[in-house]
Amino acid sequence: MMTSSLRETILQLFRETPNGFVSGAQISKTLGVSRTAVWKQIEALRELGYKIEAVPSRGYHLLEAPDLLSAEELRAGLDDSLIGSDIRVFEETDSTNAQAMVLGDTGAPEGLVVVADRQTAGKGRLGRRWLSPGGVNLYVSILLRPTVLPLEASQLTFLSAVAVCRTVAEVSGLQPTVKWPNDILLNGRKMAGLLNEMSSETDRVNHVVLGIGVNLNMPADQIPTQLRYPATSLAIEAGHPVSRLGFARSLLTQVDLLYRDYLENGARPVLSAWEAYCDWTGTMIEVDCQNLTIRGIMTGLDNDGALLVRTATGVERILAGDVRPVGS
Ligand code: BT5
Repeated sequence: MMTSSLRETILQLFRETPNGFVSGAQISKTLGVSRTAVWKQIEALRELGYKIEAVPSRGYHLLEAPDLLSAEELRAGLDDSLIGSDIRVFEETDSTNAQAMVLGDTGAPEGLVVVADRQTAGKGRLGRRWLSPGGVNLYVSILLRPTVLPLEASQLTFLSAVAVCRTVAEVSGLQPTVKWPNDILLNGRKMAGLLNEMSSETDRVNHVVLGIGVNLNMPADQIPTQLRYPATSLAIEAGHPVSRLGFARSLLTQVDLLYRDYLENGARPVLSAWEAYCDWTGTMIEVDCQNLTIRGIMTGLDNDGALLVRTATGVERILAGDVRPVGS
């Protein structure tokens, strides 16, 4: 057994033991290693931030787990979930989306999840960068293989958006809103961004990667003021830190529920759920498209996820752009 899986098995034993005490003898028997080897693994877990006490004649007791995004901790609680059937965790990577796309190209299964503590080249849309410091936020990419047309796959951005909104509400009780096409806002500031990437042929999707970046515990002084849109984190808005692990687990569960529903009932339920989180419907907005700015009343989403805007000359269907409320 590799040392990391030895540690994962010890953590699993702690979780499965009702009174929380696991004796050294029990661990050494389960793992098939010496008591000294067990002690070394306990020390290694302590170094990772696990608080483990040793009580004579009772055994080891896990007092507190650090807010680490380990595959083992993430998988616990995702028993029947398609999403998270395989989880890869990087301490540092260029971009979880880039990693998931490569794994998708080499046949990784649907539901694969790539998570990183920090990204050195986190991607936004149109070649922009996503600020991805370590230890505070969540950077996750999910590989899907839906049997839909390439054109339809853009609807999946709205699935990620609804999953993030539901998770924010579940974890903090706060009510997020959405900004077309890929932003989640709290009190009008961006707290999460989504980037879907796809590999496809003319009439067939090979795979889609849902990229989700959520500002969880990033403090105000780590957020630059010169961003395209004012930004915040869940901790700033909630007034207390949030568990990255707890948030990540809920998020993967929500994506799983929504994706099953999407496969069964199509995109309309997810698009309607997104519309319910959007408080700009019926208000005047401006959309910066490639060469022009369109101004009008936002009326909702078309069935493919295009933004519908009523202008002086008729209803425009917008496929890509940056939206802002008029007056800001
Ligand atoms: C996005 O692009 O909002 C998509 C962000 C997707 C990030 C995730 S993290 C996991 C996965 N792996 C990746 O490599 N990417 C995905 P866009 O709408 O283009 O917004 C990018 C702009 O937001 C930047 O140009 C900045 O102005 C601003 N920005 C950068 N980092 C930010 C942050 N952490 N929070 C808020 N705004 C940020």
